[in-house]
Amino acid sequence: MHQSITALMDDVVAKNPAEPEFHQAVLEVLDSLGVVLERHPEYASARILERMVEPERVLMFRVPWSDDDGRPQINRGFRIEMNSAIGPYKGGLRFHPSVNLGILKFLAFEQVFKNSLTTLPLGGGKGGSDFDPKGRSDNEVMRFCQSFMTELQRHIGPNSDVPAGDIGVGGREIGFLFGQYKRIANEFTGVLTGKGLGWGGSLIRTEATGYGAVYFGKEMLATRGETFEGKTCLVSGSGNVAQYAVEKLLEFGGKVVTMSDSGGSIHDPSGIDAEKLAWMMDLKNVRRGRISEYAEHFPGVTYYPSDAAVDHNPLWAHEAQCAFPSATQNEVNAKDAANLVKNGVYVVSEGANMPTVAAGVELFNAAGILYGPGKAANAGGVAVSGLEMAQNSMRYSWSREEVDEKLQRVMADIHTSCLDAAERFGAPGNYVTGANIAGFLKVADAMLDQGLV
Ligand code: NDP
Ligand code: 2IT
Repeated sequence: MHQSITALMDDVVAKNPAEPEFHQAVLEVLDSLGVVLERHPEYASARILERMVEPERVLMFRVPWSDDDGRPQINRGFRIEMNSAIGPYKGGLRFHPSVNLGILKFLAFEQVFKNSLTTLPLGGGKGGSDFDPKGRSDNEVMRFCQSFMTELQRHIGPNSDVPAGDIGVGGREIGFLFGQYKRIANEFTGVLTGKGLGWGGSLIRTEATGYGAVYFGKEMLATRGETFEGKTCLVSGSGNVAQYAVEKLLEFGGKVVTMSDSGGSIHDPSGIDAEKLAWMMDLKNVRRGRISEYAEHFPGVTYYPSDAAVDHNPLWAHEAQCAFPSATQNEVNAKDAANLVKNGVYVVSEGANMPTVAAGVELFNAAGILYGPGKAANAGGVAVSGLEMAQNSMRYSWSREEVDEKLQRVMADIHTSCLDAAERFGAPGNYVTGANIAGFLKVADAMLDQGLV
């Protein structure tokens, strides 16, 4: 590693203790950038990297709310405003009990590079809370969202910071958050994306991340003259991203045999067809049930409960050609990555953010498989958020076909810029290096232009 980069990494670890996910995300990016600094000393002399690892602003606040029994509940709220060099801060909100400062900083850091790759004018941010919506009534979720937004609203705006959904934040939560923003600000603006279609949302936003990850996989396969037709695919998660990845894979002739949630995974050797997917979507989105119920409902399906004592996830040990990790960070460990490669997987397109541990990434690249890292492969969601912002500004909506066509073009462009950057900087075919360098260059050049801010 470039000497100044090693020193910077040491500094990041020392200055941000107890934030392993943030360290992991920064290290992966810095690892790709040594060659860029050698060729472009102007970035080093302007100390661009030192500035990029320091969020422009971190907001952390108390979120008090009352549960259905009238008991006070206290959660912690966050918004990380990471980088606004190329546009307003943009990135999702995550509501999950595991949320902490380090996790949101890793997500905000990734978001800067991802948003740069989309070709749209979007800066990077992320936020959320350790609130757990699971098992809470709609009224409790509403009161939490209202309290969260009562504080967050003073920090965001359609031209400064535009949050969206992530884990635990879907259409229901965005609705409650938007309602409270509108009430306090007395303004109907595009301050959030992922809105309902009747009140400023964009067609295809719900589908965009999952569809985008499959479009990215399609582009990777095309470099070998192949398609998804007849290929067996492993998908993890059963939330927004996973559901629409499965839908698009079915449309492209793939056979999807797995899905999961935090309780465990299912393996359906006969394939999750459109009818079973519709049942699963109703289970998850309407009945808010568990994936184990899929195995109880359909014959011939095996359920593997999560087991922390087992050193690998059985979901990644089935025979297949393609994998779409679409649940959460570090869900593919080194053993899982080895199992995937051993059992025939040669296309990995990440719907989730940083789902593969560093050793797994290394293994994929060493094996020469088609590996699309999250910041490239899952950029379709935020790209369509950018298109939602454009439509809000125009006070006009594009058709489903128009948005889908733009999404496909964005994913194809990201794919091309990753390969181009990788080639130019001496790592042909490496999408990790390519995504990091291409994402970095646009933001770094904007920072140079804008002076020391
Ligand atoms: P959802 O909340 O809709 O679904 C999350 C899914 O992942 C659920 O099946 C959930 O299971 C599972 N999951 C969450 N946390 C864990 C955990 N710690 N261990 C095991 N399983 C877990 O979220 P999304 O589908 O929106 O997000 C999934 C991933 O995609 C995240 O990494 C997110 O950052 C990323 N992403 C999302 C985008 C979007 O537009 N929504 C855009 C780009 C990336 P359970 O129900 O049991 O919690
Ligand atoms: O990780 C992500 O890219 C998201 N959760 C979507 C962000 C957005 O602003 O649409």
